[in-house]
Amino acid sequence: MKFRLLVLSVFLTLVLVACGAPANTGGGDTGGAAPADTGGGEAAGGGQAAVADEIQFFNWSEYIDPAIYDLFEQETGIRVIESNFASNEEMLAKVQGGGSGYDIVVPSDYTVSIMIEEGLLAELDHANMPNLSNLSEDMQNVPYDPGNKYCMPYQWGTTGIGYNSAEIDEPTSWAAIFEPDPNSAWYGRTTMLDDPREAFAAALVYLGYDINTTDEAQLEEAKNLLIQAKPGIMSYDSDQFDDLLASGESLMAHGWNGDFLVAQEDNEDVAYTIPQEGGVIWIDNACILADVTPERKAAAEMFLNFLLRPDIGAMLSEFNYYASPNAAAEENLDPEFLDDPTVYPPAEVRSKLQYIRPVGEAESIYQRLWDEVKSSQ
Ligand code: N2P
Repeated sequence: MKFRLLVLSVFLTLVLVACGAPANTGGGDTGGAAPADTGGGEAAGGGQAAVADEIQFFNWSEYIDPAIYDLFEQETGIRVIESNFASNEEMLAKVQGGGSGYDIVVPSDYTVSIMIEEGLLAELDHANMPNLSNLSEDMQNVPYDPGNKYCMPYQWGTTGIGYNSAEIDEPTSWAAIFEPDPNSAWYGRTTMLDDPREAFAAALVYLGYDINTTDEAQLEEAKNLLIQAKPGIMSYDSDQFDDLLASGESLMAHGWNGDFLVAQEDNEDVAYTIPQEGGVIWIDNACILADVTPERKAAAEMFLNFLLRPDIGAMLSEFNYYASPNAAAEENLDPEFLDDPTVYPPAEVRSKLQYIRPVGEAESIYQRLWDEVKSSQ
């Protein structure tokens, strides 16, 4: 791939981005021409750095307000091109060989660990990302990436069950999905995430096992439970589950809290719950791939730093209804949002939530068993 380069003073642009400067900061209206030396050389490390004028952003679907791209391009001249994936495993498979063409990816916590271990991620240059200090203290020290060496926490949320509250009662147990009465209204009108670790986490938590088990007998039991539930499942889907619920085609869906909250805008009967046995809590992260050019890395760091601005962090949560790791963004968020227990689970719910963790070699067992579930008749 060949890219036109913009030569920008990284320092000046970062300062302007950090200060929330208005749109005409020089990048956007130069049509790709190099602006004159803006004098920020010394602080930028002794001269101008070349910055790509385009970055490829590989993200989950409906996870960012497209208006953010316009604001960023107006301020910097850098265009962000988005593509989507529907699971960590799908994203990982696409970048594992290198040369994917993507610059920024958005893995969840456990997948960050896997990617660091496999050498797939570039270290962030914190000098280019002063807004990292806007992150809340715990988000500056997440266990899978202490000190934000590789990634910037993007949003966090939970996995539970969405349902149509006008048509059915609240499913208080995962039994609603795994042992449904074939005469129930939601039988055949239920979706599950098309996601090996998430689907197994639901089955394992219902069976009372560790959601990160590597015990093959337990995994086999979880697989059989998923197969047993299959006749009641209309589809395995991580992209449309929210729309299917809003349209009334499905009545119940295994899925992510924010997506259900967005679906509520279309159908006020959409509700969300964490069953009594518990569910998953996760943190998604924006990270730069190790195989990007220095020009694209500089542009990607500018974009991540931009996302960390308090106003842009608030725009993210206002769009996708997920909790923000950005403490500074909270001042720009509606108190009603910050008090919403679906977004910020109260302590008694939180105590029932578990993180998916990397399981090493056993990752392929989960994948194989999931393939067996999906191909079973
Ligand atoms: C956004 C999907 C959330 C990502 N539509 C789950 N990790």
